[in-house]
Amino acid sequence: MPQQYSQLKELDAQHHLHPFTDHKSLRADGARVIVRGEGPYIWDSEGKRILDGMSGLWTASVGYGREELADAAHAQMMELAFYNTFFRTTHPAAVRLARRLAEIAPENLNNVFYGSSGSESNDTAIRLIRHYWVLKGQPKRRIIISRKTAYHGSTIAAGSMGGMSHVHQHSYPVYEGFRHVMDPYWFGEALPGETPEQLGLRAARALEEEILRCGPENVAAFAGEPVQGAGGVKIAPENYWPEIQKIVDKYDILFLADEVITGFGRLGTWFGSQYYGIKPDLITFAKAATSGYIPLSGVLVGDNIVDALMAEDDDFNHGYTFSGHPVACAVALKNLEIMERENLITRVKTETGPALAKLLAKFKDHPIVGEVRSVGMLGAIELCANKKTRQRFEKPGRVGLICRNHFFNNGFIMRAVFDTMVCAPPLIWTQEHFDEAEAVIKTSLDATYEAIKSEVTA
Ligand code: PXG
Repeated sequence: MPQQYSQLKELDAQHHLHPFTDHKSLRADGARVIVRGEGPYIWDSEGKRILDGMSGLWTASVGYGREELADAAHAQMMELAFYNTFFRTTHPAAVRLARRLAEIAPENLNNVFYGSSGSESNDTAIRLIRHYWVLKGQPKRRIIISRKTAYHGSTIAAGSMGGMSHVHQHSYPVYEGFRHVMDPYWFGEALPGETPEQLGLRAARALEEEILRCGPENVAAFAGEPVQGAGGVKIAPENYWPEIQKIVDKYDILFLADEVITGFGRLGTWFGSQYYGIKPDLITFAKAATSGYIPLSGVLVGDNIVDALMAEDDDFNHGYTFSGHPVACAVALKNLEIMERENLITRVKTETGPALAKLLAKFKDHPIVGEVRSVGMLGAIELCANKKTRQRFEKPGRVGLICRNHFFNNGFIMRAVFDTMVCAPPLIWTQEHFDEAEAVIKTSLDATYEAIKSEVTA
């Protein structure tokens, strides 16, 4: 390991508390030190080159090391490094980005409220939703319904809106006014003999049943990711979103699409809502807005909500110091320009998305693969003990971890969500990267199979 990095693992263990981490075991093992990125690759402190199939964390869509993005940040820092957007001030980058977002967003979303993280944006959305109903004279409408393995962030409100019990565990008691219904997840949730369509309908009905249980007059909104990312790239059956849209329309509740992962081209459209033809009243975004070069997030707010805000003579008492940070907005503008100039979103539809689907399909007959699925540049490989019955391995996550370690040791990153291997490659992948991934996936799945062969029953 080069000298300049040799002490870093130890210092990290002494001084750095990481997100979502077992600190005792991290301190025993030491963190992996990532030191550089270029295009679709990252390098660790041992000099190992790794193909990053996760875009950092669903984020670095245009790849690493883009000089143009660094130049945009530098120029903005020299011109106006910071000014706030409180007290009736604004600045050019925040305005230009707001305008650009209104152009690419679904047509009823023409305003943005900025933040710096997905969690913040979801907190903003929760406040806007509840404030909207107060303004509409229906203050009892406070309940927000989302899904059981939704991830909406890690602040107390966004963590409560998310459904993951291990996130709730550390913010107990969960903030009031959230309910969670089943995921539209055929591989994991289907009853014996149930088709994806039947499951899609059952999962959509779970929303309607929950609305009725709460009393429609108490329900403010439904929140969902067009594709559940951190939950395991759960892609809903085709009939699910049309059914959900019917239900939110029928009960006149607001619809929040959390597009922190599906925003900015990942499904081959600017937003996942456009891919599925759904009509949210709010869209939250973060991550790929800047390809992760600098933090920026926001809520795209529907005209109905903006009209309600405009009709009152009071402040909406909410905002962040860094709402509309000029440097972040300048980088986002350049990032969106790159996506457009390099046709990255069209390429997801015509080239990279189909290439990912083709790559994953090559592994569907592997003895430990129960299902492969993808939409755009989001993909998943389900590992299981019995392909026919979809029976899982014992101790969820154990085999996923073995597989993830093989991927990493072979120079490729895919994430393990328990025993679901997920990927979200940078949108700049070309055939050479798909080929490289294919070779690693093959070797790694074979090595994983060797390690747990005795547990495989079909
Ligand atoms: N919504 C969604 C859909 C997300 O995926 C957030 C909100 C919160 O964003 P911030 O910027 O506050 O982290 C996310 C974040 C994982 C993983 O393990 C996924 C996320 C964050 C950390 C880990 O896949 N997504």
